[in-house]
Amino acid sequence: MKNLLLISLIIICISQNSISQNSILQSSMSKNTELNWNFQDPRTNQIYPLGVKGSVQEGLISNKLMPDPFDQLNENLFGWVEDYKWTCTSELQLTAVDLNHKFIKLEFPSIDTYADVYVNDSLVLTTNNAFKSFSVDIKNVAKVGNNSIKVIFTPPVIFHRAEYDTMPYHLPAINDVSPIAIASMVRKPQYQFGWDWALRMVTMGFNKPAVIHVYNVNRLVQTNVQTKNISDNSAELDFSMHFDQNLVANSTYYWSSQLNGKRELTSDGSKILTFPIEVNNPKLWYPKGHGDPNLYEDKWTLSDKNGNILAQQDVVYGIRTADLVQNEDQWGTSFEIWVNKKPIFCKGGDYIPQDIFLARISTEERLRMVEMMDQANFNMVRVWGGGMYADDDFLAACDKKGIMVWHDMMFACSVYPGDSAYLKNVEEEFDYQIPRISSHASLVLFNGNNEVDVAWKNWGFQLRYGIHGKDAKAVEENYDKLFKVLAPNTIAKYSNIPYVHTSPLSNWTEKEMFDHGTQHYWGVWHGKDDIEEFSRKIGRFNAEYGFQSFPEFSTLRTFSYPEQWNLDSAVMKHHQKSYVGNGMIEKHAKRLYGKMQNFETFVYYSQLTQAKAVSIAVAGHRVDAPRCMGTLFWQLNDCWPAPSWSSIDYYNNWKALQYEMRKDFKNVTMVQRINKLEEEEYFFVSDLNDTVQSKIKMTAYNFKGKIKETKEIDVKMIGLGSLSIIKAEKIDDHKDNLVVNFEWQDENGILCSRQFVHEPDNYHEADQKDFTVEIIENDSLNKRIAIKINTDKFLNDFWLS
Ligand code: BMA
Repeated sequence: MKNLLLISLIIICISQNSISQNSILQSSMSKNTELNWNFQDPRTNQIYPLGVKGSVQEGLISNKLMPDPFDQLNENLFGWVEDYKWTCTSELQLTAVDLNHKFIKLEFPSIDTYADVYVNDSLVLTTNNAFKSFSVDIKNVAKVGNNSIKVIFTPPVIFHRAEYDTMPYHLPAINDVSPIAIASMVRKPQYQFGWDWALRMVTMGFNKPAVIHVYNVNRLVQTNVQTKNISDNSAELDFSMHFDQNLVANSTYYWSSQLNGKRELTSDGSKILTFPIEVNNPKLWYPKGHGDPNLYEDKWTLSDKNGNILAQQDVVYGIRTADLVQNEDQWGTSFEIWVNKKPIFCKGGDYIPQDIFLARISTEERLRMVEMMDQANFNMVRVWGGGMYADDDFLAACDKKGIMVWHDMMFACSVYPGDSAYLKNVEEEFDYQIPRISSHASLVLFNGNNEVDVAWKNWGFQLRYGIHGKDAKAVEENYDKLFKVLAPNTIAKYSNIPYVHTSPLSNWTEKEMFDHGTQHYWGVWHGKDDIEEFSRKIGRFNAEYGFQSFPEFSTLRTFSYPEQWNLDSAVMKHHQKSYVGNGMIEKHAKRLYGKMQNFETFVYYSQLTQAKAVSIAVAGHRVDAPRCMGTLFWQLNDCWPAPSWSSIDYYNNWKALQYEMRKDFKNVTMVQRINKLEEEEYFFVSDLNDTVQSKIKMTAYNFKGKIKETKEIDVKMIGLGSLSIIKAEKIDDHKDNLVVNFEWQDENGILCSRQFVHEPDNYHEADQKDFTVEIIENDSLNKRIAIKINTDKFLNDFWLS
């Protein structure tokens, strides 16, 4: 082959999947109604429609009272919203039949956050936690006909102002951008107070629709299946049903199921019925790459002694064990996730809420995110602690795909209170969230918080916030109460999912720290390290590390005009929320690719630099296995259109990084480890437990297509491992620019290939004349487009948007 002919077909395929949610079938005597809300503009007292869910900020936007906060500098226009209390109203029609029921419950699955709820002008409920489901019986204030419901929201800063002003010391909440930084006092997604990738939008309203439940006996609110033990041919499980009301003590209930027979159960008078079940020859749930993610689809029915059905529900569960192994070993302290008693090398990223407005993230959007994780060969996602607990549809999709979930409790980068009222509030939050989340087979780890421990010990909080002596001691005691007692105890009450009190367990500032437990390596972005340090500074489990980039132009266009497309424009500066700033992107991009002529090149280089940085890290991590057993890059996605560490932008456009991860995360693949810039070493890696055998064919070309070297080697890899195939310096005397192509067979015997570029004399820009782009298929119905790129030149890092 004289010339390289690169013809790429890019097929963008968006599949629309739907997952049916577990439905709770109540007795035929019940009703389940969503409330529809109006809100009042406190400046004019005018009433406007809000809908069944959403925040007052979204109401202001949809009623054209406020502009899009993402556009240009508009975020700044929203501050006043936090200066007012907000009233939302709704009406509820009840019939005489409804009122004859024993319970008329008004339920708020996620009300945001401080609210007083009135029904027919009586105060029935006061709320204080957006992470908890509130439900109140309104029977004694309800009437036949029209019932008025009024909710008055108090903004968090107003709610905590007096307390804040008189506190002996302020609780560090460094991402809260308000001068009255109260984020850590509020049980509400922390990123909405401001973050280094988020605007500030302290929403007030309904993250999920409020619902009325009318029923007579009881209501099933949650089911849960836990795997206790798996032996050769049977599994011991715990099944449980969680009800709204306490069950009658010592009374007998009759449980039946489609898959697991029948049981007679006696209640202990609590809200939960738990009973053991043994399953013979279980088909286990495995993470992707290690077997099928088998799930059981069952239907459970609970009846009383007269045969009346009390509850019926479809239940999907998986059988697997999950363990966290932390052993002292030859390197330090391990951190390994074991599923079904086998260690799993974990690959994926950190997930943040998909929007600053939680109510507008649809099931479809969440499923699409899981689909994209799957496409990039993730086998794990970490639900990060400064956001929101994951929805069931997201977790159910992870169950189906075999993507393991590491779930943080919702605490991040701050110091949290530990008084009894606060702990009780959090306990109720855990009592709601843990049975729900842990019912998913994909859940393999609960983590107490993101960087709370490391922040207190290393970020200078004591000095900056003047917290010394007994106050410092109180901070530490509060930490222990919350993350070393309450969280693990509550988790153990409902599940046997492993728990760790924080991530990372080790800071990144000293070499020795990389040998123990989890690591968030921020030395490149927040420090002064060069990008290739990513291949050297490797923790035992890398739960965060990353580099920023800009989103593509179709996304930039949604919030800025071309005349603002420069790094000095107010809009670009405003959307960059990291204190480190765009200079860091420039610095590393320039070193790797040379000077940038214009903003367009800067955006393009930013994505290449990000992809390169993270890929260097992943290659290092994979080659380091089994010393290193996990690699989760920061961060998968965005909550608004802006530069950030994400691999997928707010509009779901893949950055170069996401494409690179898809290659780096394959179970069996070739990776390029950077020992030093331009000193690459190519490794064959596998993270499977099975033996992989393959012939690896290397062909090295120069950029004109001339073959410089070929090599074939037979490899046999038994279990997780890596094998050095060749160093770049050994190919063609290390002189020329090279395209190094590898071919191998993957675990299924399928022929795969990957190309790397070894470019000692730096980056070359292609000439527009060197290629043509043709659309050969445009199927708008299925959102599919096929494109043909014709060239007789070697093109690398080709960007099409
Ligand atoms: C990590 C995260 C986030 C933050 C990111 C980038 O530590 O936990 O707090 O956005 O750093 O600075």
